[in-house]
Amino acid sequence: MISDSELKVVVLGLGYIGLPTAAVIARTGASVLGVDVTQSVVDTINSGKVHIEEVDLDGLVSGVVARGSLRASMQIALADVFVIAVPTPFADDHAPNIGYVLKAATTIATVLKAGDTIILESTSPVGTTEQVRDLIAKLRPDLRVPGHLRAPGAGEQADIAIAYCPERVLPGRILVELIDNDRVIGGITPRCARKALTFYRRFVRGACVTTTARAAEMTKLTENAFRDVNIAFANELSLVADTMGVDVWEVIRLANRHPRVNILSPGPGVGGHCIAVDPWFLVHADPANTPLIRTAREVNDGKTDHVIAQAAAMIDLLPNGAPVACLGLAFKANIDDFRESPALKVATALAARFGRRVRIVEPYADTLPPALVARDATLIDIDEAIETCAGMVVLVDHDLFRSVPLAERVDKAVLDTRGIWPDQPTRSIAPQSLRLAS
Ligand code: SAJ
Repeated sequence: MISDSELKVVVLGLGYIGLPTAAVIARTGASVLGVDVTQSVVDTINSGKVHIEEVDLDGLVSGVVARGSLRASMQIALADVFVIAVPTPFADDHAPNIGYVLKAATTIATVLKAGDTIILESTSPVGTTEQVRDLIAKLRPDLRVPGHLRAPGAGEQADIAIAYCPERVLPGRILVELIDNDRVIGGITPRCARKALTFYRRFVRGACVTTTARAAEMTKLTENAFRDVNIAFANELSLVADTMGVDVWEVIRLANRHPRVNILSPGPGVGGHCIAVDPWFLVHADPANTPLIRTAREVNDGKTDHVIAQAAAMIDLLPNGAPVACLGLAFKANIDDFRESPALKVATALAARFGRRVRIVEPYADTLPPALVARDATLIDIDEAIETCAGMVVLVDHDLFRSVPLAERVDKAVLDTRGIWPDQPTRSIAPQSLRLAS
């Protein structure tokens, strides 16, 4: 086995998963090259800095870059292990787009040699790793590719190994979970899985479990669909509770005292690039058998529209021209990631309707996204919001917002979509029970 210090690793895609993964591998002493298509990302990393916000990532990257263990480039180089961590978006009809994965595989094919391992980490539809394998076989007929050998059982004599190992880390805890979480490693063949396993054992403390590539691909989609369905249940409950005039958070807190009940939290919808996206990969693959997963997606997306209507109804009741603060734009608490964010969608819809009356408080943004600027919304801090805004729409449960005491918001109309202010007298969000503080 190659020693840590001799191991050469290429990570393709230096985003929220690729960069932390590259840095963690570099910390073991391996020589890591991060490859990205964006020059500014490459330059930022090579100067020891980071282009994304993640707890402790800046210190780790500056350390491994200074030591020479991590370098970034737009050009690929020879390596022992290639890790693909590029995006897998979907099209308007929810068809997954694995174009970036296949492009990464094409790039790897230019430098691939016998003995190398390719690992796909991007969330992918079932069968993608086999497509990577087929592409490599086509581009590199000189190499014996696993699963492409004629003799029975010859898959174990392939020149290279190809495996799928999904990332499972939670933004905000990425560096901890990269090490501590269990990993599911699916090989094109059992030998491929074992080769990938030796790689992950270099830096993962959690259990590493091997399986087939297809099972590992479906496992990843299953994890995120499970969470989406459970959040949809909470969001559906929030609508029913509004109709009944009951506080949904109290009901959930009480129901969760049952030993076998564990309901998640309602919110303004589900955001991020994973849970709002991945369940569609399952629905697209088998529409006839996925009514529950599809409905959960629709319930969660529908909750965002519901919140827009509630917030608009609340603002309509405020004195004419009174400013209103949208608290948060990120897709969840304490991060700077606005991708697929329901908060951003709500704030943009409100700004489209109420224009300059809409003020945004987002401690994780220096400037507003163009869609909000174009609609005359302005970025202010929480103190100014408390001083100047008659209404507040809580869209993200950032710690900063949680810490605002009742005395500073008691006289405001509040739509609290995250349940962070249980003591707020006017936080009821049902239009029929919406009252302003007198
Ligand atoms: N949300 C709720 N209510 C909840 C929990 C979450 O409304 O009770 C919302 C959040 O506000 C956010 C969205 O759901 O908008 C997703 O947040 P999240 O914290 O549930 O998940 P992500 O997208 O940050 O990370 C998920 C994780 N998957 C699971 O927990 C099964 C993570 O482990 C994955 O690695 C990640 O997706 C991924 O990359 O796939």
